[in-house]
Amino acid sequence: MSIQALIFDVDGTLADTEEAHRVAFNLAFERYRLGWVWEPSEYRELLSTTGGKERMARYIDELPLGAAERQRMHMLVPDIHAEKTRFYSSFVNDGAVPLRPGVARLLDEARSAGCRLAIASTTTAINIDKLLQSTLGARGLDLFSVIACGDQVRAKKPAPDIYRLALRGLELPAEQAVAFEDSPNGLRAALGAGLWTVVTPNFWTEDKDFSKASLLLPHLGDPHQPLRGEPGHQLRLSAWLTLPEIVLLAGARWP
Ligand code: XBP
Ligand code: MG
Repeated sequence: MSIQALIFDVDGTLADTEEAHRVAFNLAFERYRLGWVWEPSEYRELLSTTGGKERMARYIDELPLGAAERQRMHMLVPDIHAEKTRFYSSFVNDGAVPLRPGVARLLDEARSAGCRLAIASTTTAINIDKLLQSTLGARGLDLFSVIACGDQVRAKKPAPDIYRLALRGLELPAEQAVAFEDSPNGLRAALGAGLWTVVTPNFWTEDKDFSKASLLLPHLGDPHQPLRGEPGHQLRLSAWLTLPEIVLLAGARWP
């Protein structure tokens, strides 16, 4: 079987977005005078909960609050999250969140070869729209045949639901697509959907266990930022991950 589509996670994979999310959360907390500040070390831990609203709900559950105050805080989560999304959108609009190395190149390569593109993300549709338009231009959204994201599924990553939704939208079996992820939850979600999965960790996830990844690279690389020790260590064709390499490595798994 051939590879017909590449399915990308967004946060941490297409772009290193989590510092912008973290700052946006803290500005929203300040706006609501909550006295909460998520420092990088705490945010790294909180990232094990996917979804900003779910992340805040978990944080509230871990605070020493009385039942009534805890309930009141939970009721505020959607409004705080909307405020956070406004802050995050402004950072992205200002170009503060560039694509990671090799992403634009591989997207272009795939499109030129007739390989479709899709997204499977936990973040909101508006965050994805803003990021794709600010990094890929007004037609950034049009590059993707399917955008599966946010609250379209009840069970977020590490559940496989969002990847299964993307595959249904593509009308493809998992064997004909490849997933790109950056986190343990994302890897579990993609593998759970039966996808061959490339993992490119980042500052927030580099210390995590990715032993089950189909291919683990520091980033996708490109001619201007070749991957040290490649080709040879894991890649056979170039010092950056290309579509032919993906087909060779992912395609080779079938009898
Ligand atoms: C990563 C997430 C998101 C972001 C914050 O999503 O878990 O929750 O951290 O965005 P991805 P929201 O699957 O793209 O890695 O506040 O919009 O959830
Ligand atoms: Mg991610």
